[in-house]
Amino acid sequence: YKNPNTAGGRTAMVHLFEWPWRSIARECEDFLGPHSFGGVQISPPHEHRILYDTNIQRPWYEAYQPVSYKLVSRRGNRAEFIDMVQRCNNAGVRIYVDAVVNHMCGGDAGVGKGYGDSAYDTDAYAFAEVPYDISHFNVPQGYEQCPTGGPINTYNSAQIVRNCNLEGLLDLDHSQGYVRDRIVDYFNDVINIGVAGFRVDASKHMWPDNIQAIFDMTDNLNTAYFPGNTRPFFYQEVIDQDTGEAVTAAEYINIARVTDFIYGREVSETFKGYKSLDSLSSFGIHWGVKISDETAVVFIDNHDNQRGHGGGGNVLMYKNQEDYKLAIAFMLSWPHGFPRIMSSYKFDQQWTGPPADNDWNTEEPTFNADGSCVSTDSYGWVCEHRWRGIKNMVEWRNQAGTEPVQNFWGDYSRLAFSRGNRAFIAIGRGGSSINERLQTGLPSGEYCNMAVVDYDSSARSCTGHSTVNVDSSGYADISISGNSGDNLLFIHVGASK
Ligand code: ARE
Ligand code: CA
Repeated sequence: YKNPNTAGGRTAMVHLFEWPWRSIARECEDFLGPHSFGGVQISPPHEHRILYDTNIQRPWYEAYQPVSYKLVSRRGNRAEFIDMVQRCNNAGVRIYVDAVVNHMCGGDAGVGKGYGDSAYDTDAYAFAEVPYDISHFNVPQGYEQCPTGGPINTYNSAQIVRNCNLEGLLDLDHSQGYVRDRIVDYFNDVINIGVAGFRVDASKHMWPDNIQAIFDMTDNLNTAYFPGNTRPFFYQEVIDQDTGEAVTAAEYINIARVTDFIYGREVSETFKGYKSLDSLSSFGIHWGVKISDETAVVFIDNHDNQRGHGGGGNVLMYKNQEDYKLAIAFMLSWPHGFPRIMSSYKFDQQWTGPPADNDWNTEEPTFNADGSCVSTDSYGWVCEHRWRGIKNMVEWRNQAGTEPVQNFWGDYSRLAFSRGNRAFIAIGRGGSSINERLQTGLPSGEYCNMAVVDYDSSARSCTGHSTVNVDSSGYADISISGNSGDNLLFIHVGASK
């Protein structure tokens, strides 16, 4: 379950948070495929509650309140979902589903209908379309099942964390074969459509044995796109920041991959200047990061902690533009974990939903001539994955492959290294310039500095003037000013003149 099942050695994914399916299909064809992205984490595709009140209006987080497993959501219907999966797979880009199966919607929902018209009654714990009834939930089974009688009010008890309601969301009992079967039916439905894997939301709130049993019942991936007997990719959302809670990531690492929340915090703090950049030379499992290379999904920020919750705090995000770009570039350069790039929309309130018209129809992203997404100072899609320093680092990581870190050089605010003889990167933070003759590890040649130019592979030329000349012994003059826009330099064997 730990293999991301990417096509052709691709090594990174992007979370297109709240993007509609039709926009993702187009992005796979026009951008992600051509730029060698491995996959997309999509927002939850299942039917969800519709949240509306005059203050919060249509918050993004209604997506995390399932009403049924029908494929109809604010982001698109079943036909659009199928079309997206097909078109992305055909572009060599995998789809990973954000699966919300720990719970159904909040107990505050009452009686109503979900986005796809399916009825619910949370007082009766009834979800007609699945169907679930009161016997399938933990809290109604009494204090022996959920000792608080309702909410998760502490993270010091595994039983409370796993059998009580997270944020008031009605908690399913996964020890029951019936409940497992309904979830497996949902997983198999999207597997048969052609998805490659799943982010398993709130895995911390599910017992590892139950998770294992559910994963083991899933079908192999669709042979229209994947080799026979390919297992789905699973990555479990477990927030473990070493704070002594009862539930730890270690309980999940033998099952499938796990999201590492220490990684992004440590890299963010380093790029904010709390630690020296050259201390990153030993970054990884020996540095305090808890989850090993082949088990971690790594990221700088996610849709929760960029809003300051869900284990949030000290992470960089799009609002810290330059330091953030460098942190993402470092993540993509470093051989640890399967990296996920966050692609956001601008927000001021933590509940603000995606860019939308007056009827809450999500707006499709549109693009400027330079490929960036159209937005104003406070509104619109950010599209971090289209920033040149980020999109070209995805290709850099693919080119670096499994080569080790070599030729590490650095000090408090600067670093440079190669990945074997295939790729080289240099970073100068906070105005720290680099003017050094450094060993790049690369064969001699004239390479395009992909941090500031693009590469035209058919003409074998840079679409700008920034190049690096590597001599026959691998040395080159490396020069950046360290100021915004000129704080990053990277070259690889796939882009030379
Ligand atoms: C919303 C309202 C609630 C309301 C509820 C029901 O905010 O007030 O009671 O609806 O009506 C997201 C939002 C929630 C939202 C929910 C449902 O973040 O605010 O509730 O959707 O709409 C814990 C979990 C972790 C979880 C985070 C947020 O362990 O799994 O909390 N993250 C995932 C998703 C979220 C999503 C959910 C789970 C629910 O990524 O986007 O919630 O599906 C410490 C602990 C962490 C803990 C953290 C809480 O750091 O170590 O484990 O994370 O505190 O901040
Ligand atoms: Ca639970």
